[in-house]
Amino acid sequence: MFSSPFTLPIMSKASVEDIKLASNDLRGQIAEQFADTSLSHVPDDSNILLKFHGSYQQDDRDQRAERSKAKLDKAWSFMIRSKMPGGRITAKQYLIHDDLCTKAMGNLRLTNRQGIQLHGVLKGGLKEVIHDVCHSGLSTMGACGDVVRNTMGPAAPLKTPVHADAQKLTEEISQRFLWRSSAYADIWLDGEKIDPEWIMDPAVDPAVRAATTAPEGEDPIYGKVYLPRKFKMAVAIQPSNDVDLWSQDVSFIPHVVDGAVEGYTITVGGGFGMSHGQLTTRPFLAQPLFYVKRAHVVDATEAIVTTQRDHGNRVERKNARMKYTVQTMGIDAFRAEVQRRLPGIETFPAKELKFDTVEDNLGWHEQGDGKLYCAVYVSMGRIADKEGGPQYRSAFAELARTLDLPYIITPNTNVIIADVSPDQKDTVNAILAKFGVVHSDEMTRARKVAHACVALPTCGLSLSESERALPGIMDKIDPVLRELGLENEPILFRMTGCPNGCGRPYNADFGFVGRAPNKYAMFVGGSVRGDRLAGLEFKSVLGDDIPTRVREFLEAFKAERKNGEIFADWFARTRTTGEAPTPEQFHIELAERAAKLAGEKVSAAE
Ligand code: SRM
Ligand code: SF4
Repeated sequence: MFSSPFTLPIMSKASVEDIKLASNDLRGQIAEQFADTSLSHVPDDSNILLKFHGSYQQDDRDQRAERSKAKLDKAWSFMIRSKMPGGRITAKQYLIHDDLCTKAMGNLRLTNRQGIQLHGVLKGGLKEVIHDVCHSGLSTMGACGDVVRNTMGPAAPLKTPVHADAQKLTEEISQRFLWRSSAYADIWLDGEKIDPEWIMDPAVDPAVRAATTAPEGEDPIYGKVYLPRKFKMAVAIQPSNDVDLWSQDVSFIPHVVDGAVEGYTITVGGGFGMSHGQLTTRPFLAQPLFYVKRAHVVDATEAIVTTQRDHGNRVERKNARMKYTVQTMGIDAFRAEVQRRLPGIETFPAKELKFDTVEDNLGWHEQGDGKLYCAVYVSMGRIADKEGGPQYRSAFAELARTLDLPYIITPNTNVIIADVSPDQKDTVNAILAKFGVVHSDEMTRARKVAHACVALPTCGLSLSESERALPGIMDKIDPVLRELGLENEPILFRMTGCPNGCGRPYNADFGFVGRAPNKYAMFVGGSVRGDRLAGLEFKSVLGDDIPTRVREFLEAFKAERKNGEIFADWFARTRTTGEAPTPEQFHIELAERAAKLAGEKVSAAE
């Protein structure tokens, strides 16, 4: 076993590794505890196992203080996450989710990994919700937990051979890495195995079915203890980096020869979670691993996943992601280990890569087959009917019912309405307008791509507001952008309620990372291309002061930019950023960051 220099003492209470090992193929006591109506919630070990089934136990944090004062139990509920490779979902599947959310908080949250979350599902209702998601032909298996998560793919439904192959690859990966145990069917479907009759998307059928009917015994890829940590993958087609490939554990970039995909360059070791002040944790961007012919891509992926399975840190979960394995082994030793697991398969040097932006191409576009697609901006990915605002939920439900067109959830949490024939365009526009869902043409370019993670009131880890805070902050930044004539500039703003980095703030031009109520660490200097890490500029800024801090940078950019360079290029030319991809640089970076955190640049807010 490879030992990590970041290894810290073994956790005293039952570790997640122990819980997985003793879980009887991810069963634990989940079935019994959900059947027991006297329990308002499940214990921590079940919550850990529940994640593999696609759900998290949460409580309404808006009610916490009041309920605690009244000596009431927390307001427990469950978040459930559906997976869909590449964000593809049929109108019928979407409508089933729309219907299910009436049994929860009455809204849907699109995720920035192209999935859908329902919040506020009560304990007694979770089984029915999972049952209905499965009957729609989708699944929640492996949406969370120490396994391969929803595989991301390019959102734009362009009808080219390379786009078709990219989507096929997301589905192949998704199928290969589903965990195999009938526990899922036993617990949520009363042992009824997933039936092909339920499946509306034949591409997803065979593996989900095979996984739920798998004979008991050791999982061929995951074994008894699964992976050390979550594992994330994405396929990206140049020049669009909508999937944010450098932030992923593994990414795949197709190389086209004579109009067909010859193979894929594979990158490894990206990942964003960190802890404030814990300098052995930090975000990393992915590095090129190798290029491999198309026929071998999924096998090569399995070799990468099993390398992480066997060499990842199983003692300290904070250092268990593959980014730390890659950093501690070094990319060359990591590559050699993956190659050793691929006997007879030739790998080649990674191809040169060039990406321009993580943004979605919003609005109407041609698909290339005579049909159109429309990418609709959804503020923070929250599909709700907002009083006095856009009625996203009604709009997307009516569109699905009226036109039965497939949707694609984008990595920027927007919705693409795909396969629209030209004669349906007016109907789409009319339905969107009827519910106040406006096209994004009038928005600043920064607003179109700004994203915040969920945070309060559902996320148990949030230290500050995020989804509920960023729109108001952008309301103050937009006029500054317009005043400075920067309304059409690609500038990436991202926010999270804690340093776990769900909103991918660490490669944004501006990343605001929650530390405490209304206090944020401010990172600056990533790139809208997603290929550079931002550096910590201010340890703590009040939410209300963010627009002023941002203005200072925007004014300097306007004054100093040369030849129309974008914000990211101006920053790179005139300032330093905090990227440190090698282990040696990592340690230097840690020391520098320690000095910085010690107060070199503490904002006036503190
Ligand atoms: Fe995340 C945990 C929400 C994408 C890094 N994430 C959570 C939990 C489940 C909180 C928890 O563990 O109790 C959040 C649920 C909040 C809620 O109430 O809904 C949560 N993460 C989200 C979503 C919904 C944010 C969004 O704005 O869309 C995204 C769901 C994606 C999906 O469909 O699977 C989401 N999370 C991400 C990303 C971005 C990505 O995957 O591209 C990251 C950073 C990239 C990475 O993983 O390195 C991310 N989430 C984390 C982490 C830190 C992981 C780490 O390596 O340290 C945690 C905490 C953990 O795992 O212990 C976390
Ligand atoms: Fe929750 Fe933190 Fe993720 Fe935001 S970044 S959703 S606060 S875990």
